[in-house]
Amino acid sequence: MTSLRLPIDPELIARHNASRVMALQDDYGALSRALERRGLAIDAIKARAARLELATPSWGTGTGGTRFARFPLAGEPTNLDEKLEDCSVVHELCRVTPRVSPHFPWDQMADPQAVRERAEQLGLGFDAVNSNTFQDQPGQAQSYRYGSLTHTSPAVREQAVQHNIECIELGRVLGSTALTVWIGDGTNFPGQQQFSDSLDRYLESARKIYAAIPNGWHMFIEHKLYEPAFYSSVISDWGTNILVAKELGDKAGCLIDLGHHAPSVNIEQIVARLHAFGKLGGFHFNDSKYGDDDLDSGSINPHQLFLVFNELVIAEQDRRHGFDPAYMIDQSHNVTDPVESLLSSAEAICAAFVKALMVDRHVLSDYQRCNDVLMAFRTLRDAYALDARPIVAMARYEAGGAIDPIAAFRESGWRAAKAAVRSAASTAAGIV
Ligand code: RM4
Ligand code: MN
Ligand code: MN
Repeated sequence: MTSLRLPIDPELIARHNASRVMALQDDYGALSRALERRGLAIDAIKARAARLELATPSWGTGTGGTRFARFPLAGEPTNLDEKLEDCSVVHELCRVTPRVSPHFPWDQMADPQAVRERAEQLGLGFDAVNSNTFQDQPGQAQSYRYGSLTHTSPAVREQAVQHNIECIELGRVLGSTALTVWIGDGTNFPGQQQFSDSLDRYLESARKIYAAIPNGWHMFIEHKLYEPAFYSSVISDWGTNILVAKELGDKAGCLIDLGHHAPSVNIEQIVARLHAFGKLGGFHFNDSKYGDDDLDSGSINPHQLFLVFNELVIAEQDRRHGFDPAYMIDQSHNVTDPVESLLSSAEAICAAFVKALMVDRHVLSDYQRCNDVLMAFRTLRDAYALDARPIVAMARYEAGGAIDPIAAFRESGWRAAKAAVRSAASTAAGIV
């Protein structure tokens, strides 16, 4: 057994909580009475909320950037060990992010077993491994300039397939149980490629990867409307995604990144559709205003996040095909401290879930049955309007986290202390 070495002093968290616990109990009591009037038991909701788990993206711990610039923060992580440390800080304070999702080859690992042990020391495990065939790496034999898994050249496709298989091998050592495949393949000009030939090549490559997926693992396929390909993407939407996932087999599931759809697309309905066919693999949470903005979850459209969780709560009550989606945060933190953004996002995601749990399902289905449209709507909206924070904070407090995680993070002086010992991050622009 590796002994735990958590980065934030538990005494600091205890002191932080001591000055806030009475106010929290007060707020929790008030919400408990409001729920009781609706016939709902707060402790059952809190117990369900306490089981929610979100993975953190290793790449989200550093300051992100746009294709114009990146403005790194003093003390931000510049290597995997430091990224793990920051993920550990996030989990220690919020208690809902016990696993890290690594991205290869960004997270280079000479000794994955040692990395696994180091993570265990920090109280962390590993979530889905992510492959990267959307950019070239130094010394790479073949270029992904014109695509990877769908490239016209068999040699490029083979290189991309092998990279995914290497990711699976690393994931096995780390204790992951899923591979997430997102490709940037597509076209920038009409006529550049034939849509159906590209998809055929994708399927041929994806089948080879799928054949290497171990038993008990999942292969998550992530669709994205556009970017970096600006005319067409090969895996552009949930329709293509579910067809591919069905072609591949039971271990394949669709991954919904909230930022990967056209504006105003009804994502919550996509959740229901994928669930209906047993293909809801998981989520990448983030928020957006215009495109794949990768903003903090719930910062722009918390109502959409609530409606997504509303579908997930419905799905949980109507489990089909072993419903067990994987939840991960996938964001780019450009102007905030990434630890604070991750804490704030975890809070927003938990709050959306709790609001969905506070929907009075019996009342709602009665109104739906008799087509009382306005009252059905108001039943849903009533839960959305309730303040979920006391439940989220109480669950976190009871799990040993901080009642106000961002305040506790600031009290710890973590970033300033790290600025004194970590080396400076590069200002190179580009993808996160
Ligand atoms: C993509 C997609 C992938 C993520 C990369 C960094 O847009 O969301 O999940 O790995 O960005
Ligand atoms: Mn994503
Ligand atoms: Mn994305």
